[in-house]
Amino acid sequence: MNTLQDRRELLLVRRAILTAGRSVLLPPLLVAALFGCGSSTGPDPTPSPSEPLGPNPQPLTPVNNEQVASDTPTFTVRNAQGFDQGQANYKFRLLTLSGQREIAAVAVAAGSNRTSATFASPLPRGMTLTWTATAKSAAAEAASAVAQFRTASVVCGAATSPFAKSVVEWFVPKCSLDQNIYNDPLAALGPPDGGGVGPDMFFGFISLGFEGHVTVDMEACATDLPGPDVRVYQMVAMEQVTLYAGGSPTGPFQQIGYRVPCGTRVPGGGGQRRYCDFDLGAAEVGEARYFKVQDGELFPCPGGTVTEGADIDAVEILHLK
Ligand SMILES: [Ca+2]
Ligand SMILES: [Ca+2]
Repeated sequence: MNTLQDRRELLLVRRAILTAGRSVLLPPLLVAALFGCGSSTGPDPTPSPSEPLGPNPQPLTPVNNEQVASDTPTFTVRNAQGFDQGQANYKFRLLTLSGQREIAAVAVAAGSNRTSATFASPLPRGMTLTWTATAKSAAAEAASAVAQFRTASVVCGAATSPFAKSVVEWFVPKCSLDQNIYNDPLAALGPPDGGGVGPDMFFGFISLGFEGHVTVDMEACATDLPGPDVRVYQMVAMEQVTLYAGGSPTGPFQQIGYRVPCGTRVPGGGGQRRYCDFDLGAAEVGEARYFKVQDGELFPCPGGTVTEGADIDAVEILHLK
């Protein structure tokens, strides 16, 4: 992005985004292309506290696609006129880049000249997000422009193998645990190795039971490239799987697929070994290291089998960072 024409286009887009009081949604690819190209535009000048307040709240930080270091960063706006301390509350909303999904929201009383807020939960890592602040008084409200920033990067290990390395945490309901005979979460680690014959001579998977889950650490990171980025191997029959992606072992996790039929047969897998694929982009996640694999079959317990729930054999990164 070095030509005069490119810089003109960038300025036009920046002006559109910063137009006070309007929510301007741009196609994610266009935004990424314009803001991720290394162009040195610098932050917008911040008015001094002595200057009159504007008609709308003005996002001060984080803005202009800057990356925050903290998982609980502070969001600050310059107040709008008539919405200063003692006059208004400010609602801060955190959204995905597309603006289609709300990540968090919080309302705080106006500060003096500026208002700051933090969200109760840590932000998801490895994402580009947007935020707005809307001032509300007894008589009126005023909305800020949409500001964009990047959350902290996911800390990725050095592993080069695409398969799950360790179990972070797991849960299977007692009723399912009592009934199932394949209850070892370590069976979800490493390359797919499930096999055997049913119902009680299988090996290589964990049956999750009714809405149970296993959360695995891949050590390596998956990155969002065109097409599916993560594959879950599932045994025995077509059962549904819900998958969440996270940038830290304790989350927060973003749902990247809900009750996805997991029944594509693995060639040479003896007919029982199957898989389903997931796209990080579906949840606007840029990169992830931890995956929470959850039963999506939701077959009520007690049921009639010893392999109740999705039977997880392995988790594989298709696009290694
Ligand atoms: Ca993808
Ligand atoms: Ca296995």
